[in-house]
Amino acid sequence: MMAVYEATATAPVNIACIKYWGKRDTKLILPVNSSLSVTLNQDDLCATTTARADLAFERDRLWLNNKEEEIKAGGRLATCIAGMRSLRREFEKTDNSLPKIAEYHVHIASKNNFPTAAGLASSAAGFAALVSALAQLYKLPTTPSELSIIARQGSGSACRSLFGGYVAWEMGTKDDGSDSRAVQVAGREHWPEIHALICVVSDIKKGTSSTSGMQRTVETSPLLQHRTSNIVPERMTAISKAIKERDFPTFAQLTMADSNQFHAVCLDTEPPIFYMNDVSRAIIATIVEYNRAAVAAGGEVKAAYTYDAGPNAVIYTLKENVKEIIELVSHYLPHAVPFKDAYGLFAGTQPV
Ligand code: 2P0
Repeated sequence: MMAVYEATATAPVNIACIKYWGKRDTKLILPVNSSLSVTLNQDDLCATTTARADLAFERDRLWLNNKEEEIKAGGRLATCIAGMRSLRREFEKTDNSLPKIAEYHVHIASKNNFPTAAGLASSAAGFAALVSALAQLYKLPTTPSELSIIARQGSGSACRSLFGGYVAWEMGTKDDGSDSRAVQVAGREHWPEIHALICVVSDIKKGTSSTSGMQRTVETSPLLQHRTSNIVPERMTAISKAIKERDFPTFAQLTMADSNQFHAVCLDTEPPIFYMNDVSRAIIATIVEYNRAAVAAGGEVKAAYTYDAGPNAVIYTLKENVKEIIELVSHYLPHAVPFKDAYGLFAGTQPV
């Protein structure tokens, strides 16, 4: 009987606290600054990818949510597939008994388990799942950090989805990108009380893609230079420390400050880029007031908002505040109620 070479892998969505925005090398996808994210619960939001290698296949093919996508020569998909194939080739050289499946073409099918209405970038989970599925298909003895170097060349933020929990993408200094990879700062079990509430403000596709928007920022924003040289390095150190010490107020303040600065460099771009809308800003005002009242009552900062390249909010908070925040958003912003049943929980915590 002919052997069947097939594997399936999943990868979750991640939401950055310290934002990646800008490349120093657009082909290798090397960033201008390091970034740090929280990986959401795999069960809630993930991409699932199946890869199969077969001597009978005539070319590599890929289906995304049941629709075939073109694998353009030299494009991001082709680069990731070629990178994984090259690792398999190296592996085959180490052991003559391994079947020579690096020579076979592959068929890849990927699906997201979240509706596009969630307004979440799916490229991070998608490329991480693609690389993981090929790593399993090829039975590679590769670490997630090594795989992250290939996932990064599919979509920068994808490298962070190779790990659960709290993940840093170290920008690296080498020109070949061999040290620009993801590392886990802490596992999800280290601080499982944190929840991420996703508030869908709008599901309309964004006007400026991240890829083109961030390059315009690199080319035109004087503020970006200050951010990458003077702000992000210290924030990376400080937020890693806050995570290790489970210091929520510091984690929250850094997360909000970095979201604000990311949107500030977007505004500093020529022509300016706007991702947040009036509802996004109203959610910020609500969280600011919520934290002010908590501190005024002798407590601490209890919630952090963060926004990516779109108007939807993600609110980080501790489990004990989840119910209160959902009620608050439901009251003031009924159209942006967190998807509390489907999403918003990560790190294996129990549903509210
Ligand atoms: C992040 N974003 O750190 C930031 C915050 C959007 C805002 O990573 O060109 O889709 O594929 O490397 O990874 C979006 O950028 O861009 C992103 P490419 P990607 O999550």
